[in-house]
Amino acid sequence: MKKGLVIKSTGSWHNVLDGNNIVRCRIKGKFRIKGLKTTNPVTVGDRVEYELLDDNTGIILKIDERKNYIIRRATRFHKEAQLLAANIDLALLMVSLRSPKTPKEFIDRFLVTSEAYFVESVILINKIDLLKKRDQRLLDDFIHTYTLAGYHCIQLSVKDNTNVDQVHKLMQNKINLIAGNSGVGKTALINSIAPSLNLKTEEISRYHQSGKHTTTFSEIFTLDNNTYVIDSPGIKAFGLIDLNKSEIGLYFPEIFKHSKNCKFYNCTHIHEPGCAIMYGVEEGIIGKSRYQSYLNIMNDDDSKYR
Ligand SMILES: Nc1nc2c(ncn2[C@@H]2O[C@H](COP(=O)(O)OP(=O)(O)OP(=O)(O)O)[C@@H](O)[C@H]2O)c(=O)[nH]1
Ligand SMILES: [Mg+2]
Ligand SMILES: [Zn+2]
Repeated sequence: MKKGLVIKSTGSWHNVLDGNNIVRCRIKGKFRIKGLKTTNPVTVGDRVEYELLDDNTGIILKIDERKNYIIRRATRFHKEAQLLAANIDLALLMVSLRSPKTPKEFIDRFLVTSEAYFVESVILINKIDLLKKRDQRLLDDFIHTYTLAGYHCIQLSVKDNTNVDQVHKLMQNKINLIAGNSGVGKTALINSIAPSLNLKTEEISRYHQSGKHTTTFSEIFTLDNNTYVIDSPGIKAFGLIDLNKSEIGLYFPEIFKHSKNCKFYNCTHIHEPGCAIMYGVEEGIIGKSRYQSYLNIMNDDDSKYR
């Protein structure tokens, strides 16, 4: 049986990289993650076994066990989950404070999922060239909040080539996922590191101050022998799936850390007396916006998640 890496997945066709060859493959059989229904059974980053047919297309017969994956609820009322990528060594969550602004709750939902599925994440704050003097406070607060949460934040300007090298170094010898809302500059970063790829990017809409969903499929690009980067389409909303409310606090690292000081061991950090989290928010050792995201997720009507 032949083996390869799924580098692109569009509907029923999956491009599998095997050595230097790309084989277009279809799937045979049903693939499920522990009973969870997914809209796409195979995703980029999957390592698969396939059989080559006479017409040089392939049939995927087996998906190797995944080290991890990122999954989201496709839309708010959708029960099915969408697999964004698998076997990720590092998720680079790209955000921007302006043009377009990345909502904090979006960031926090992404991070909760990456914690839940053991994907290491760093935060890239792109477009710092657009920030004015009066935005300094905004930037400082952002970095403060996420540093307290335990995330490494890198200030970036793809346009001015600020810290692009640092990000490139971080990517070495890994499968890297670049995720974020549309228009933040995910594809632009890949172009800047590997200009020969010449990928399509587009200016954001002036009127809506949001991206135009230029990248439409996730795809893996090889940066060098052992370094891969997954460009992903901008995500509008990040619906959580497959998580219980009692677990949510575990996936906010700073809430988890301080929760051992709560009076009640099963504190939900919403109303209990002696709650170290509510105290921590007052004291400024837990970001207000992080706590607000926590409350919003806990209040999700559909957060039975199954
Ligand atoms: N000012 C400024 N503009 C940038 C920077 N990085 C990217 N851009 C611009 O932002 C726009 C959107 O960039 P893309 O790379 O297409 O964004 P994307 O995140 O891939 O968007 P989707 O594919 O829609 O998800 C382009 O016009 C880029 O030139 C930056 O650091 N500063
Ligand atoms: Mg793009
Ligand atoms: Zn508490």
